[in-house]
Amino acid sequence: MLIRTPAAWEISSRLATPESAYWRRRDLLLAAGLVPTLSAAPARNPEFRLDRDLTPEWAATSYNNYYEFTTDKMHVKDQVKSFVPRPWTLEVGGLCQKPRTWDLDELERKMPIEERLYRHRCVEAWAMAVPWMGFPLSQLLTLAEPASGARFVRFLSVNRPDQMPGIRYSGSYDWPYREALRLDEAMNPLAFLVTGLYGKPLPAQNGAPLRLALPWKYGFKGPKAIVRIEFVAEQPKTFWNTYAPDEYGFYANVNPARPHPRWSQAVEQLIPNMRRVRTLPYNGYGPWVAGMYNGTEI
Ligand SMILES: Nc1nc2c(c(=O)[nH]1)N[C@H]1C(S)=C(S)[C@@H](COP(=O)(O)O)O[C@H]1N2
Ligand SMILES: [Mo]
Repeated sequence: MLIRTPAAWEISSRLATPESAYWRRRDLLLAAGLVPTLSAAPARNPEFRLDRDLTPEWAATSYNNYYEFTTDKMHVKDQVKSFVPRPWTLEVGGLCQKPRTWDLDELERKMPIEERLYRHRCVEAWAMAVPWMGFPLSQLLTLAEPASGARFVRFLSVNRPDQMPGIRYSGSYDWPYREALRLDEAMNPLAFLVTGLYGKPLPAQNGAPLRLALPWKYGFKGPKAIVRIEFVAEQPKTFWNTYAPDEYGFYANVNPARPHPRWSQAVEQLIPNMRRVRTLPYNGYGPWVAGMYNGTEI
């Protein structure tokens, strides 16, 4: 079978209809007061176009990976009922001149919120295309004024066994969920801190109230429910890389030529219809990110 691989910047002719229908529907619901209103609808960043349809909202919010709640992807949404995403504080610290504890509401008011359509590729070979809302991670990091010794940035997810049944009932994982990036990766314009999706505040199952989206990496590199961001000198230990280093590399850039030890990464399946699509190097984001790598990163 020959699968045509469109360039990252090509717009799919099939995208126009569902997208405009989506916005029309949202406008109607907004007018009727049925959608939690954001102070202003965020502007869509036209730089980020998709080669596939947007994943339907119901699918992106009901098929989730979030081990703090359950390993059953279809039921994360049913396990998040007691999770409290507000008020929320985010600490930014470590090797920087201006460490600060942010109230998330204040941070969101300060940052220019935009919408980006990003492909989203799990290491398990399922994929989506999601309209995230948020702001570039670089904007927050710049405010902190990283010190010269800062070479990596690490992220901690919240650790609330009382609100997260998966933490209570899973013995073998080392909570909290942790991730990290090299400083240049964290400063790349694609690295995006997410506060909403489909024009609404982020649902708990998708990582409320703050998660990271790194569209050129496998999904596990994007932690949910972030409470701390820290500049550090050495490459930190991360959750999946520590648990199974042969299966989950530190860099984890999407790479169709490098199979997972237990499955191929050459093809992905689109949620929810499981249509098979050829995977692109860096998930199609090479023009933005390939220059940061020499090809040996795993
Ligand atoms: N804290 C935390 N963050 C996490 C995870 C998790 O289990 N816990 N799963 C990761 C994985 S493997 C993926 S694919 C994405 C899934 O995000 P989604 O449910 O919004 O699609 O979240 C990532 N972030
Ligand atoms: Mo994943």
